[in-house]
Amino acid sequence: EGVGPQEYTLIKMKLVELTDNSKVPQFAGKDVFFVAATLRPETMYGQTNCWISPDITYVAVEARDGSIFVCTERSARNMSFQDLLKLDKEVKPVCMIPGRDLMGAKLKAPLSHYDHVYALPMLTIKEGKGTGVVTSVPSDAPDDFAALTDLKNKEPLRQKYGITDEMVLPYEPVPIIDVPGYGSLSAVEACKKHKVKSQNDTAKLMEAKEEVYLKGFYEGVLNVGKYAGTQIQKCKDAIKADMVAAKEAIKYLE
Ligand code: A2H
Repeated sequence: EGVGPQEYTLIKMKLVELTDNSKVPQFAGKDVFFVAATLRPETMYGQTNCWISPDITYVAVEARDGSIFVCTERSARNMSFQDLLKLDKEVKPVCMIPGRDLMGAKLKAPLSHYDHVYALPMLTIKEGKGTGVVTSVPSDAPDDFAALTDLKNKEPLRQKYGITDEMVLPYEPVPIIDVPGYGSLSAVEACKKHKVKSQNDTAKLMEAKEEVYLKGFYEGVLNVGKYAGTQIQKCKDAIKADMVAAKEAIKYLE
């Protein structure tokens, strides 16, 4: 990473319902968004779920338009310095919510192939990066494929966090980007090649990631949506700009 600030795109994943709406009465009657930080907005066609850490306490904060954003307190503070929230340069959370209470939330993810997706546990989310909310694109992100595969294969893991089969089993990686030599599910291919066994296989995941990210960016060609047939390098900025214009995403620096 360079010396300057990193520009992320925050994807607004709209809350349809929590598994237990009574856990957060402050959400009643509000538009609530889980805001996921990504460096790859052009992959949003392939979203299959949202990742939340069971070990992080999230905040709900008021956005400029009166809607609610769910994210880490640290990222809310940064947002308050970027004109993204109702309050400037301070954070007064509407409420605090343990990640566990967000598990299984039903969400609408912009551009996704799936009509709705669910919030699922990822154990490797870092509190100090992005918003602590991550959108999952298992076709193109080895971390996402490994974590989704863990949940599919391990019933006790689903049970521990109150995740039902319907929230996980129907969701398959979506082929959205053709990468020469890898086909259209590059992260799946790379995880196989490097024999990644779980989301905690840090070293193997690192190898898989290095390989697919470079190739995906420099040689990948999108095969869905308005920019189908275009190289990732050439359509990335346009897809991001379209999502921002549609108020489905916002730019965020840290
Ligand atoms: B990316 P960097 Cl398809 N903890 O989005 C762990 N990982 C996090 C995170 C956190 N708190 N916040 C964001 N991320 C993930 C899509 C994607 C991403 C694809 C391919 C590569 C990729 C779908 N997940 O990241 O350390 C998010 O996953 C490649 C690095 O700031 C975010 O973009 O460079 C990326 O890590 C930011 O990581």
